[in-house]
Amino acid sequence: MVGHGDRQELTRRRDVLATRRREYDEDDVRVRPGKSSRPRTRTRPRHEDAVDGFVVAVDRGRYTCVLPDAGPDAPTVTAMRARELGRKSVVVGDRVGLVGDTSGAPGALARIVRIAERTSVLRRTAEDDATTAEGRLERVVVANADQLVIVSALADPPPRTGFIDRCLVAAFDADIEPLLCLTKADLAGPEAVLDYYTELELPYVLIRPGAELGALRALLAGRVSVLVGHSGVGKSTLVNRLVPEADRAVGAVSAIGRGRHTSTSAVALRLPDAAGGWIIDTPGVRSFGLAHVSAESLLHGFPDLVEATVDCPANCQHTADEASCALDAWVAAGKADPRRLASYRRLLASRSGEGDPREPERNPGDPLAGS
Ligand SMILES: Nc1nc2c(ncn2[C@@H]2O[C@H](COP(=O)(O)OP(=O)(O)OP(=O)(O)O)[C@@H](O)[C@H]2O)c(=O)[nH]1
Ligand SMILES: [Mg+2]
Repeated sequence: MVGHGDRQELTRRRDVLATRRREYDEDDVRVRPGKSSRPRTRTRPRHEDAVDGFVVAVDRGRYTCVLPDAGPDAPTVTAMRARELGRKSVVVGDRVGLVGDTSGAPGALARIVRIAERTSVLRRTAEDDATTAEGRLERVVVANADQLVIVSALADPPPRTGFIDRCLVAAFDADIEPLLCLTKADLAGPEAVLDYYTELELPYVLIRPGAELGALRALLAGRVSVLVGHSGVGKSTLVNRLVPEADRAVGAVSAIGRGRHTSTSAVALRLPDAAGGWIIDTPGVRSFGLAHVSAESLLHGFPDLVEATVDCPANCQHTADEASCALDAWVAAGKADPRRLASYRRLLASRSGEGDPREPERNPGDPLAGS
């Protein structure tokens, strides 16, 4: 016979098991609401001694963490994931709980036992079309970034506003503030790019070799910022200027105007600013797939167009063949740039498997458009 106390114990264990199963099933960030309303903390009396860590690099199952409470000069801690994390991925920018040897001594290995709830998650997919395997392949670029620094060279390689538009969609979708960072201003002027974004209140900075970085430093101070951009646009060059001891490898741009993918993984570096803050260098990407963004959220990357859609008929898809889509009249009235509408519609088409997958980020009006 099962006594009252035993039954309580059985019920408790069942709850624990059910909760664990849910944790294993979970996607690493999209938390499905659990069936039970019991607070999950019940299952976490262990690892109360865990110390806080911030993940600055990930390399083949080894995570480099800094201990925010230990001060900027403390050694970094190498950690592996504890099995109890299940399938949850750990990415640069994650705030984690660490147990084990957190001394940072050579050969010491700690374990990551917890991942703190993320304030933001920047994702991209390999392709736009969610019906393909590639489109479903979703990558978390970084966690907990406050600011997305979209790095575009003004020449060599030439700017691609379609790519910038995609990054803007990703930023708005992830609730991360965008900042446009135009590099190689010594090689070409920013007028064409800035003209394209006139309607948006998009903050931007211009970068040229040797010139001061004061404006950029002020915008980065005290925040976690992640740099994204094509290979060869100068992300690592910029990081080396901002954080002199960073020593990030820098590669030449090859003759056809493409970078060489010099950086191969994301790394967070502490800014030497008194206000603190982190800058995350990432490897160059060819494109920024948006299969994970709903058609509706896609529009939020185009704040210059959103207002017009209140006049659209119900269920308007905003595509070019929607006869009564209000966006055409909006652009015809001069309220937004027709190139922005074309870019939005290209993204819509690309998500449904149409469009040119080879150069999805090239817009007419870009320096190399049509070539
Ligand atoms: N003229 C000029 N060249 C620059 C500037 N910034 C970077 N470069 C050059 O551009 C090339 C590529 O720079 P990287 O910093 O490696 O570019 P990246 O964006 O980190 O490239 P990946 O790591 O491949 O994604 C190097 O030869 C840099 O010297 C700039 O402001 N002006
Ligand atoms: Mg680089």
